[in-house]
Amino acid sequence: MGENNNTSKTNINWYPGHMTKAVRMMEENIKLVDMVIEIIDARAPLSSRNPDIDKLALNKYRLVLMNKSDMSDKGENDKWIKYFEDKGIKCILVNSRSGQGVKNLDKTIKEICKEKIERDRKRGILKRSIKCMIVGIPNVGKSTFINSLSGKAKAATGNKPGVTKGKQWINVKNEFELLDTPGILWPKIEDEKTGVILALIGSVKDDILPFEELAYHLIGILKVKYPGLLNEKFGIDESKDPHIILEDYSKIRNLIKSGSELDISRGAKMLTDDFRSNKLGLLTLDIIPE
Ligand SMILES: Nc1nc2c(ncn2[C@@H]2O[C@H](COP(=O)(O)OP(=O)(O)O)[C@@H](O)[C@H]2O)c(=O)[nH]1
Ligand SMILES: [Mg+2]
Repeated sequence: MGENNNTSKTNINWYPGHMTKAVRMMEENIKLVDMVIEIIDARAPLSSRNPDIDKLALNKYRLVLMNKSDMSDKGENDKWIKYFEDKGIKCILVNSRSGQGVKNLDKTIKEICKEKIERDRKRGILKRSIKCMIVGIPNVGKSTFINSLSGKAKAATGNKPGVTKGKQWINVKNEFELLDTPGILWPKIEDEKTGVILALIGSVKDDILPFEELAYHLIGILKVKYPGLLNEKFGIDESKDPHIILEDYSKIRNLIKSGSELDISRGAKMLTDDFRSNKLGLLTLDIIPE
């Protein structure tokens, strides 16, 4: 615990006290499952992960779901899938809101767990379903995914003999069972940029965010990752300093306070919202490591 050694300038505070309890509960719940399904945000496949999951999910089957893939850069999605698969982790794209990518999950899970299924079969156990647990940082879409997966067929199978008392399991096509309470991972903020990206994708409560700083960072990220975008969308001269760019943006958006002063702070919030609502396009903020 205590991963929040965030000494950066843009200090975003992540660590609500109840996290300790959440982590302890997850450690308990992980013992009950065969497989850990980690949900990440496709717009920030690195920043939205907590790599400590590798320790927490040791000796478990693994699957990574890149959720919100409807909002991310299509061209990058496949590169990220390859990035995870190079690490030996199966990764698939999902959109939990529409259900895209969720439908065939049972096949994927069976494929990943085929050794266990085979082992069970050799012992004459034919009907034991794979037990899975969803984990992820706040707001990646854990609840939406669970709802999408369970749909109308949602069937709690808890409190049956042999099923741990008090736990609710969602039975999916008699192939696997999903624990209905997801594990909440704490975001791992090791550098300023990770904190900024998490704030941009909306993983943290908005009322405590320094939007102006976020906007400057966003502009910086866009200049590197999507050069020409701000120019194309707003006719902004990107060679300028982020502070000037935010001023130009606020001018273009006609954000004037009483008097004739530019309302930079509204501009900052609006630019962030433009990113979040995909008005800047389908973008992925993280950069794939070499
Ligand atoms: N566009 C889009 N939005 C999603 C997707 N999955 C979840 N969301 C939205 O993301 C927000 C957080 O989702 P939620 O399931 O509450 O996240 P949780 O905190 O991980 O349980 C909600 O507004 C969802 O509607 C997705 O695949 N695409
Ligand atoms: Mg939730």
